Amino acid sequence: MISTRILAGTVVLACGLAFTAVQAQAKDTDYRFELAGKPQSSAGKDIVQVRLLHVADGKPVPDAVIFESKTDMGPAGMDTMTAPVKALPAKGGVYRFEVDPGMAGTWALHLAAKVQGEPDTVRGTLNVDLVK
Ligand SMILES: [Cu+2]
Repeated sequence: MISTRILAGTVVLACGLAFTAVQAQAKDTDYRFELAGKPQSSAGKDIVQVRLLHVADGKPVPDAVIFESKTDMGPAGMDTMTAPVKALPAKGGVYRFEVDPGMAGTWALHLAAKVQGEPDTVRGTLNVDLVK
């Protein structure tokens, strides 16, 4: 969806600015996380689906190892409100995370990944609207 892409792009941009001072990481412009469709909700939990794109050629990176996934309600002014995130098996290059949000609203999903052949950690944050 176009609105989702714009939102994700904005978040990546904001994230890039935030990480400018940290030179040890991969350039945030090399890779970009984006939402793969809307989160799917069932039984009070949300499945968030994410792609990792190599920006230079726009190709998805299907074999990254996402070793960190955290979420908080920072986008809604509640930085200290967190929720459990469980990584599910990736499907067809789409990384999936089950979030059990304490409340509905806009959550930030923070991801850190290792990409084959890329020495530095790739980090990104996506804003995602979750329902309870
Ligand atoms: Cu909250």
